Amino acid sequence: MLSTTLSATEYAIELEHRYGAHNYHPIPVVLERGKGVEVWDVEGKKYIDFLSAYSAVNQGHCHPRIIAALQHQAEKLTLTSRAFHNNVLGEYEAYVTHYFGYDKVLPMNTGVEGGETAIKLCRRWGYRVKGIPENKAIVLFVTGNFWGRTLGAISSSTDPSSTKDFGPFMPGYEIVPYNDLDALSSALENPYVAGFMLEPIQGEAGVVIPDPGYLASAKALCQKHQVLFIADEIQTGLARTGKMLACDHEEVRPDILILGKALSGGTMPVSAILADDEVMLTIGPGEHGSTYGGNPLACRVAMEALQILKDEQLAENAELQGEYFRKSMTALQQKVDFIDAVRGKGLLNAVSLKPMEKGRTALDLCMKLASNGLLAKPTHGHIIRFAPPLVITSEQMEESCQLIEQTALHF
Ligand code: IF1
Repeated sequence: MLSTTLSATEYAIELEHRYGAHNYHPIPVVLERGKGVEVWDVEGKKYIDFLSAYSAVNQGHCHPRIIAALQHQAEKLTLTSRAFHNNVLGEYEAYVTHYFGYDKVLPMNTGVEGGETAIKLCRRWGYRVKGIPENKAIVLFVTGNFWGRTLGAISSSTDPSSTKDFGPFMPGYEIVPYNDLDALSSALENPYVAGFMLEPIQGEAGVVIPDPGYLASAKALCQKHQVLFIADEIQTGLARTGKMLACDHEEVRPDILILGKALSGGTMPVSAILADDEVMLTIGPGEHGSTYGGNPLACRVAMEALQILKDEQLAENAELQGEYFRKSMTALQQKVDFIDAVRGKGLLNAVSLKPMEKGRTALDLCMKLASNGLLAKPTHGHIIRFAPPLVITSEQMEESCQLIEQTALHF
C-alpha cells in the first residue's frame, strides 16, 4: 500500500514507478486535462504545452470538433476489422487521397507501422516492378534518422541508445550521411536500391534541417535511378513546418508519403501510407494489414483532424508564430551565455545549449520552465525542442516567449 502522505503528483508517479516499465524518464509533471495549447496537472497548475506530444496535437488538445466526431462515431461503430467493409473507410480513403493527391492510401495505426508498411511496399515494388532479384532489395536511410522503436525501425538507427543489445538487425538497409548529395548519388549507383527513406527535417535528432534544395535534388537523383523517394512526414507533416507537408517547401512529391501523429489530432494512433497504383497495388489481398487499420472511429477522427488544418489555416499560423518565436529566441541568445543555436521551420523549432556545468543543463532549464508554466523537453541532452500546438495565438506566443526569456535570464 502506498503512503497516504503523498501528494497527487507523487502518488501517480510512484504508481508508475512501481507497476510500470521503466522505459521513460518523464519530467515530473502529472497532467490531467488539456484544452488548446494549455494543459493542467493534478495539482491544478496550468502549463502552456510546447511539446504537443511530439507533434501529435497540432490541432490543440481536445479540439471540440475532433472530440465530437470521436463521440458521435464511438456511439455507432468503432471496429469491424477488414474482414468486412464499413461505411466510413471508403469515404475516408477518397477524402485523404484527394487531400494529398495520391491514387491510394493504406491505413495503419502507429507511425512506426507506417514506416514498416512503406518499406514492405518499397521492397515489393522493387521486386515486382523494378525487377530486383528476390531478397536483394536495398533501402537507403540517413544518419540520425528516427522512425520508431520496432526492430525494423532501430535496424536503420545510427544511435547506440536505440540499438545497443537489441540485435541482430534487419538486412537490406544501407545508411548514407544526411544532407549529403554526393554520398546519396554514389549509393544510388547500386541497381538493387529500391527506396530512399528520410524525414524532410529530422525531429528526434534535434530539428536538423537539410540545406535548401537537398530534398529536390535527392528526389531527382531517386527518379534518375528508378528509386522510390519515401518521405516520413509523421512529425514534420500536417502543417507543423508552415506548409501542409515539409516536402512542400521544395515542391517535392514523395513516391510514398507516411503520415501519423496529428492525423488523429492526438486522440488515438492513426497512420496512413499514400502512394500511386504502381506502388500500392504491388500488395494484394491478405498480404498486409492490421486489426485496427482503417477502423471507422479512426477514419471519422482523421477526416475531422485534416479538415481543421485547412479551416483554421494552421500551416499559415505555424509559419507566422514560428517566425516570431525564432526572432525572440535569437534576441534572447544575445542576452544569455548558454544558447548555442536557434533553428527550425514553422512551429518545429529547437534551441541548442552550449556544454553547461552541472545544474545548468537543458533538462535543468526545462525543469525551471515547467515550474514557470511552460512544458518542453530536451533531446540528445543539450537540444530543447519547442513545438506548441499550431493553434497558438499571437498573444499566447508572446506570453510564452516572455516566460522563456524570464526563465533564461534567471538561469
Ligand atoms: C517515443 C522521439 C519524436 C517520429 C517519426 C516515426 C515515428 C516517430 C519522424 C514513429 C515517433 C515519437 C516516438 C515517441 C517520442 C517521439 C519522438 F523522441 F521518440 F523521437 F517525435 F522525436 N517517424 N516519434 O518522430 O511513430 O510509432 O511513435 O507513432 O518513442 O517516445 P510512432
